[in-house]
Amino acid sequence: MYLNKYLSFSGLILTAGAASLQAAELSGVGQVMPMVHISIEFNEFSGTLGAHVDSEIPQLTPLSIASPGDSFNPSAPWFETLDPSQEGQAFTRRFGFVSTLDPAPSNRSFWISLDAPSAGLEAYYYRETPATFDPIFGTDGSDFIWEYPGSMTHPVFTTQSTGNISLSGTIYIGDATGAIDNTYAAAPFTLNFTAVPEPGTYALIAGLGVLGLVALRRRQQG
Ligand SMILES: [Cu+2]
Repeated sequence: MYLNKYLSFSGLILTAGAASLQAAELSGVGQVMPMVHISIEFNEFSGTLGAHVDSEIPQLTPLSIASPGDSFNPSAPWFETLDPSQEGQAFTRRFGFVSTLDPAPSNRSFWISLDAPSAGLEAYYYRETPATFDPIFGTDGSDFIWEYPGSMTHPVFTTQSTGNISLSGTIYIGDATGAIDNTYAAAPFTLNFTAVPEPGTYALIAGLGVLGLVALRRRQQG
């Protein structure tokens, strides 16, 4: 589907100028609307914890698809992972964790347990100030548990896989070290992704060059 679209514009590649390549900040890409939320639903009165995942399935795509013509500043902390000039991985930021009912009990936090590498994924916590890009959920040897930071947060998920990806996790209430408080039952949840395009398609698009995508965006905007 993508391939046909880009091939039809391939004639523009030779005429596109390289000068229009733009640097994209991570906050500006991958946030395709609507957001897909994993709601942390803690009811203080009943002491019950639930996890609700929106039904929409996010796509992981390379930056060249998510934001054609953009590239990351080489000094950005996510450059090595996501920049298309480095054959950046497919990624999405659509999934976000958000607490929608009561806050965690005093001296307790919401913790999220995920084993991203087991599903062919890597995960990063992106923080704007200061800009950091920290591996989480088992990525690069990080902990499999991650403390919900207290406000809506959209991690970056990346993959080199294709097709359907499913990842199971749990949300639980724990102390400051992540040890579970067994007063409260943990809430399981499942995240489903699709990774596009297929490797052959991406390789061909990469072969055609980023310049064609710049031309495509120009034409769409014109
Ligand atoms: Cu959100």
